[in-house]
Amino acid sequence: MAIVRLSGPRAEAILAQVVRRARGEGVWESHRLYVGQAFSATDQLLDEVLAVLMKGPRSYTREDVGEIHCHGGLVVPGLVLDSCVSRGARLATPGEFTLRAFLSGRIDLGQAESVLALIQAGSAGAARLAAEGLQGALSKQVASLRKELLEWMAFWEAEFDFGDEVPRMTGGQVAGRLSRARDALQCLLAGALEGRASGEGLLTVLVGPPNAGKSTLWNLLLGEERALVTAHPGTTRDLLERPVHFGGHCLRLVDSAGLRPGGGPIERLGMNRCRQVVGQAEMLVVVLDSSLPWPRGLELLSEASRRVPTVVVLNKRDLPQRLGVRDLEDRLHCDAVVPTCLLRPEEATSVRAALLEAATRAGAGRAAGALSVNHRQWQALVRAREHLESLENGLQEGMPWDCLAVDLRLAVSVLGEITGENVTDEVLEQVFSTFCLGK
Ligand SMILES: Nc1nc2c(ncn2[C@@H]2O[C@H](COP(=O)(O)OP(=O)(O)O)[C@@H](O)[C@H]2O)c(=O)[nH]1
Ligand SMILES: [Mg+2]
Repeated sequence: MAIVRLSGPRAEAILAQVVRRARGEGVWESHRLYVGQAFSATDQLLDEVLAVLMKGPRSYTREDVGEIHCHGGLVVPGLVLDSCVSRGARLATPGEFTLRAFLSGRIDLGQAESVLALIQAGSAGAARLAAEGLQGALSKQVASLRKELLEWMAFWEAEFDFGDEVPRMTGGQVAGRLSRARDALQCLLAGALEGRASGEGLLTVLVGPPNAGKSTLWNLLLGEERALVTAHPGTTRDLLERPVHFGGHCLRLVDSAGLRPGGGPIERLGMNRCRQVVGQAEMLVVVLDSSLPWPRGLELLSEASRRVPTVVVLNKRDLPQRLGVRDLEDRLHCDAVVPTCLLRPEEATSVRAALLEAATRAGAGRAAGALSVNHRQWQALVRAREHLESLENGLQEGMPWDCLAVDLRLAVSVLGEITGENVTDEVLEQVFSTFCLGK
């Protein structure tokens, strides 16, 4: 079967022109399924159909919605569609029904994106999370955190505008609010990480200096000889990405060009790609050659490793050692360090275990369950955390409250991007353009 769907003020009129009901003239009752026949604009019989009118606001878009359930295949639905169009309807753009549901306030942007996640779900687990997202699992948590921050902002703005007339927030109250907000956000990020690990897959990037064994590890984790491995530094230049599944988790595993100062023009292009993907990574695996001293060129990993779970692999344990756990302090934030020799394939097991733990660790023992979160939403959560961290630093440095309020406002606005309170038309267009037609 195929469904031709109409939405808008003329849905009922067009439906009534295209479909002649088998029994009963007169008004179309809302939410009642009728048997009928669909006709073309030139009054040719097209199909025997079922048709329903759903009067707004009790419909997907909150507008009047008409549906014609006709026989499937390539021709009949097209003819029914043509008949609707010749009577004044126009073709919907990708995701337009869901966009209308969002614009009418029936669902928020987070829920709208869950519709897409549901359609695109690659596993039963991902589908379950997306269905929960459609019920507002992510949106509700984000909205309640955003509300807390808005309340806080209102306090500060009142102090700013009315000075002594309103009671000041004490340092203790501010610290309390901040720690509550940070816990809530941490919970969200943990749930998001877990959700991405069980759904679409965590973007996991293998990085490090050239020749450390990144491609060897990538091949081992994938269980196939896919990336080129040579003793020649600078062999890997492009990003290679493959999904791997283990322990109920999915990782989108990326092998990248080694980072080092200098390098030829092609190698430098590869390193640029690597830096970009490190910026988007949701988990990092830093592979180091422990037979060499700390390499140059890894500066960006210091910040990145604080942002996302990071597993450090100290490879080449078979050779005389010149790099140990202590050398990592101050340079990387490590969630786990795994000394290994990847020439022995069985050693991949310990790396795999560390990756699994790092992927689940963030979520362990917390109240929040896994959440269906897409890349856009993930990035917004990470930015919200950055603003709260910057707020915390400002507090410690004793910055004036009107300066701190800037970070607070930014955190509120970034969270609003998830639920759709603060989105530009450009973002909306981007979100809905990835929908298929008719959704
Ligand atoms: N001695 C030793 N050599 C290794 C080990 N792991 C990888 N290699 C070798 O190191 C070289 C570089 O490996 P590769 O995976 O291409 O490194 P990448 O540049 O980081 O991708 C290859 O010749 C590997 O065979 C190890 O544990 N010990
Ligand atoms: Mg390589």
